[in-house]
Amino acid sequence: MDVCMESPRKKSRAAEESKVTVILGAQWGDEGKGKVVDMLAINVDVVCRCQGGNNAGHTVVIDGVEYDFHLLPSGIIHPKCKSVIGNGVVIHLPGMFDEIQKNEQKGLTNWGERLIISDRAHLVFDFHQQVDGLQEQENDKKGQGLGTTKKGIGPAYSSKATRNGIRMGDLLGNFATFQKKFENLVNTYQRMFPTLKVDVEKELAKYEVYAEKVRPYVRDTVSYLDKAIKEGKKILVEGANAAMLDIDFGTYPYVTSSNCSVGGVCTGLGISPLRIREVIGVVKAYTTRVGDGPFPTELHDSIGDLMQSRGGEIGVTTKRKRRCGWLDIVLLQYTNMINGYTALCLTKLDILDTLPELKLAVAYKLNGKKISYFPSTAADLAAVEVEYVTMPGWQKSTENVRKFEDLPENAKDYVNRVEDLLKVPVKWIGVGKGRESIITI
Ligand code: 2SA
Ligand code: GDP
Ligand code: MG
Repeated sequence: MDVCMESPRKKSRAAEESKVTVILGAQWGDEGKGKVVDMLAINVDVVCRCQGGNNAGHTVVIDGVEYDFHLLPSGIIHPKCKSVIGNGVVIHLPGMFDEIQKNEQKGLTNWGERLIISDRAHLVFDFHQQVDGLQEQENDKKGQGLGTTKKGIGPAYSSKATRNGIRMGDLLGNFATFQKKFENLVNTYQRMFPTLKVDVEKELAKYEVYAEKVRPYVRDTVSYLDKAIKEGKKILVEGANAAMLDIDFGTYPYVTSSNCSVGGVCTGLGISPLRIREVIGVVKAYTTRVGDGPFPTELHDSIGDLMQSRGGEIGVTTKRKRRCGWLDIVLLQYTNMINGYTALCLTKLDILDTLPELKLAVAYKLNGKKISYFPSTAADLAAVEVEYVTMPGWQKSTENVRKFEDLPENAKDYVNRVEDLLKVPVKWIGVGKGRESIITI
């Protein structure tokens, strides 16, 4: 009888015992996830990417040196930390090795001892990137461009969904079988895009070399992570892109092609939801978006310009200017419903230092009526009327502040208001780019 009683009890303790912490973008991306991962990775054994590809751009600044990561988990810098690229990620191998080389030049060392790549991860080929460009070109002509990063993310995930995609394990298996799959995939795309040119022989020769280059890092990451969790290792999951770019919950079709909200952690790594203990939402103190699509609190005035220039709001991957606007609480309440944040990190508060007053979006109206849900269509979201509350600014530098008590009163009020409206504790506040520029509450 004891045995029967013990097993379900043990099972229910799984969530408490597990040490998986998830970091997710709570808006449209570029909230500063890279910096938060770097900060938390100090006490962690494994950092994992679970979705997206090298469309992401995560910045980490250490002693004035700026590292940008696209496919590599931002934890790769930490010498004691393993870095896992999970099955849900789509990998462009030339891009990944370029990224490694660039970061080596900045001081990244011994990455090979720490990098682990899933054998189930799908490959992004150059022709996926060409197709991404061709699709954008066609959509632009119809005024329906999405503003993708042209990194081949949409086409690679669509190959995965149509089940003729090619996985890391295929590349490392029998090369003749890989060759057949590759040719089949190229043919499929050439039927859809007759102008698509692919030098199949050259590509295959390239991939024969990549297969050997990547082989040492590829393994089954599901059992690797399961073992690590059972051994009590601390695991950090680095979400890429953000909730509003999620293929299901974002502003469809102006989204990326993966689940960037909490569900993507389970499917992209093979981790049970019961093992997730903390979900940290990274929230920029204002809102930005890069690429097309509705953005209710967008500012087309000097305040938006100031946020863009003071915030250095330029895409890390594409160098496009990011659109800027007020902090949108309605949007954050929606992404909190989906992700269930246990804590927030409010970044870039310092960028608001010079503003005389600030606005927070607290309600949406559609056709003159307040709505109690987040619109599902881009047309409805583009049509909402936003209700704001206005708060006084602090007009003092917060850059060198390291304790919450030392923030100007109006800055404290701004943070407290966000916390009250979302009912989630703000645990960290970002006041600069560097690793040290953070207030822990
Ligand atoms: P894609 O390329 O198919 O994923 O594009 C679809 C939409 O997703 C947006 N997207 C992003 N938004 C914010 N940041 C991203 N990473 C880079 C950065 C972006 C850059 O860190 O700055 O450099 O432009 C990212 N990746 C994808 C994209 O803009 C489309 O709206
Ligand atoms: P991610 O995609 O969420 O990792 O964010 P990005 O790296 O694309 O963009 C965030 C930018 O803001 C980077 O240039 C960071 O160095 C910078 N950043 C992050 N946190 C802060 C902060 O608290 N203050 C300031 N001024 N910059 C920050
Ligand atoms: Mg980014």
